[in-house]
Amino acid sequence: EHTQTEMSMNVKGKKISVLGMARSGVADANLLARRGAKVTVFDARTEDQLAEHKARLMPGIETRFGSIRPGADSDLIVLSPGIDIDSPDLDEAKDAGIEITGELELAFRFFKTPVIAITGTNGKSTTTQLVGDLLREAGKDVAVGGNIGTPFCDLVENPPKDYAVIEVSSFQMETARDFHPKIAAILNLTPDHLNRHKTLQHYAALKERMAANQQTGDVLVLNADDPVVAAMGAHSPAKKVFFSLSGETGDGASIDAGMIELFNVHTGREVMPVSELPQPALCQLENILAALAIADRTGVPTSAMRKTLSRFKGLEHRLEFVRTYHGIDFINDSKGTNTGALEKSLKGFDRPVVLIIGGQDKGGDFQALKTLFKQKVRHMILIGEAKQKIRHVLNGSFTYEDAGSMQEAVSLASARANEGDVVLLSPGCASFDMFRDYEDRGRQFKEIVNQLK
Ligand code: UMA
Repeated sequence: EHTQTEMSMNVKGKKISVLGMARSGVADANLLARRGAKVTVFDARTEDQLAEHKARLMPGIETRFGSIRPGADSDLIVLSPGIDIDSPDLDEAKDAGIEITGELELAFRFFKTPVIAITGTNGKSTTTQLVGDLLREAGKDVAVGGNIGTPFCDLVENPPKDYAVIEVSSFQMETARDFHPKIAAILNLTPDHLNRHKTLQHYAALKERMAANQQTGDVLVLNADDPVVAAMGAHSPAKKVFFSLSGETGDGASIDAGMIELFNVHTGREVMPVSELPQPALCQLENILAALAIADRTGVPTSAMRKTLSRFKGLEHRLEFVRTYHGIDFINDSKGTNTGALEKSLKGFDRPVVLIIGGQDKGGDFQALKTLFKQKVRHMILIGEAKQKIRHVLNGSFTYEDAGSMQEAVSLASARANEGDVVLLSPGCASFDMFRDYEDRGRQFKEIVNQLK
């Protein structure tokens, strides 16, 4: 049994350094301050830059700007996910043997409701949101949070009765220790964040760590079509449940002759035909199967599944339909910030694609996408710092042009596309070379597309 009450008493009077003063850090600090800890929040940015976040801190919380080097007299250090556990700013604290944790772990230690946790390189947010919707439709009291935006720590004060559905990133897993979801799902694994995690092996190990504390009676949901993921949890006592686009899986979710099916201990049920799903659901089938496999294990009835799926809209910046203009569909997939996401998105199209690609390179393997580009892409528009690298990979075997701005990218793309084509913004890169973040990039794209005339 977890000693959550013990933990909550433990922080009283303790000196705790929270590193990072944005969404995660503010939630950590407030949670700890409410429980009587003496909290100081550190951030490398200036007080001016952080005014909005600072205003949300509870009275009595101290702040330090311009550095994230915590005092060596801290009893505990809590990292925001954006801060690397290997940061040299932590060297002194490590030498002093101070415990370093993160938001996911902190929230979990105070949390009393069962947790459903979802991780993977791509599709996490869509799946997390959908699981929340499915469970709510079935009358369950749930809250959705984590990497998706609402910090897990913010759910601690008013926990839902039945489940918290938490999107978990590899960053958050770096500091996980006792974190123990009743149901854990690992969606897929392709190279991402390797500038921080260094090797794919280490990145995979962080994802797999989600299942490390699971016990008999818990559930681990895995992608049967992804060989690395399918083999995860080999030594876990949890019940393994699979989802697959390409065939039957045993226990879990799959599609057979156009019918979405669930199997649970030899009992099968038909959920609904793929053909009855709304348009935005069709490029999200894998995430939908994962969500159904999870929902199945919490007792969601078929009727609630059908109802939820028939109004499926998906999320902003994830294969989001923007507009049809002169017979060309414009799709915003700005959240596709790695080559794995780009690959998944492209595979979903059965029409020629004019692709807007590029940005700040995250070490993605564009070479590996060459065959897929040949099959799917009519023309490419290259943007951002990664231009050179992508051009090198294309090596004259594709038609492409450079664009210096989103405006130019959209007008070139719409000029090159034919009726019936798709113009897809799925950059396979981070956004920070040209935009504030991927949301800014996606919104600029949509605005420009909506003004085409
Ligand atoms: N900071 C420093 N020094 C550093 C790094 C950061 O001082 O070395 C400071 C920054 O100046 C900034 C703060 O730390 O003020 C930012 O912290 P953060 O990067 O952890 O961002 P938050 O706003 O706290 O948001 C975090 C998650 N961010 C990251 O993992 C990078 C959010 O995920 C999450 O929604 C939020 O907590 C609530 O849990 C976003 C994300 O991009 C969506 N996630 C990555 C992804 O999905 O690919 C993993």
